[in-house]
Amino acid sequence: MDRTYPDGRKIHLSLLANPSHLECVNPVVIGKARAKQFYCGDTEEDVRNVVPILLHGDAAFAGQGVVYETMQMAGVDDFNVGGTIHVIVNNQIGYTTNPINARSTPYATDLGKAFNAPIFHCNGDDPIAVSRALETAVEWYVMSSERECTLFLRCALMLQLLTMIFSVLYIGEMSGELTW
Ligand SMILES: Cc1ncc(C[n+]2csc(CCOP(=O)(O)OP(=O)(O)O)c2C)c(N)n1
Ligand SMILES: [Mg+2]
Repeated sequence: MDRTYPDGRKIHLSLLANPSHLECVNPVVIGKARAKQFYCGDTEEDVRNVVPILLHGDAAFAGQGVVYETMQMAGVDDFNVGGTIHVIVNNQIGYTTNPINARSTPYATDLGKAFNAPIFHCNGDDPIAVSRALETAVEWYVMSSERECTLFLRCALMLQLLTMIFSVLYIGEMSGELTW
């Protein structure tokens, strides 16, 4: 999807599908982002112009090893995409499993702590809170050199899809507005 803003800025948004194996698309997204950066010229600006965004479920983010593996590679030369924005939608259920039966730590986002990623928790049913959290996350992403960051949206199942779509569009818009 391409969006052009009144001031002429253009943002291209592409979505990769995840098959039923939870989280397995993560390294594919990072690989695609890395390839785009590389073939655009691989300058600092090229790296900044491509922003990978990963959308996670609460149980999958906490439970799937590939999430850790992907984050672990984030600082390694040749795999470094200059940071990833992780959006976790927490409906407090993993299929039929309650959080207390699904993980050992209080928050689904706790893995982010291992990488010093800033973690923003907000109520996904409150659109203003979501937009503030996204704004803060994108500002962090643009300003910081260590740009791995995690957003934690707590919301009901019905709102999940809408929240995810909104998050991605908003991140695209925000990142274009800020100076790269
Ligand atoms: C790798 C893998 N392990 C287990 C499953 C089985 N499974 C399907 S949905 C699900 C729970 C997902 O919960 P969450 O990540 O919170 O997403 P939600 O369905 O709540 O949006 C599990 C374990 C799977 N699809 N893939
Ligand atoms: Mg869930």
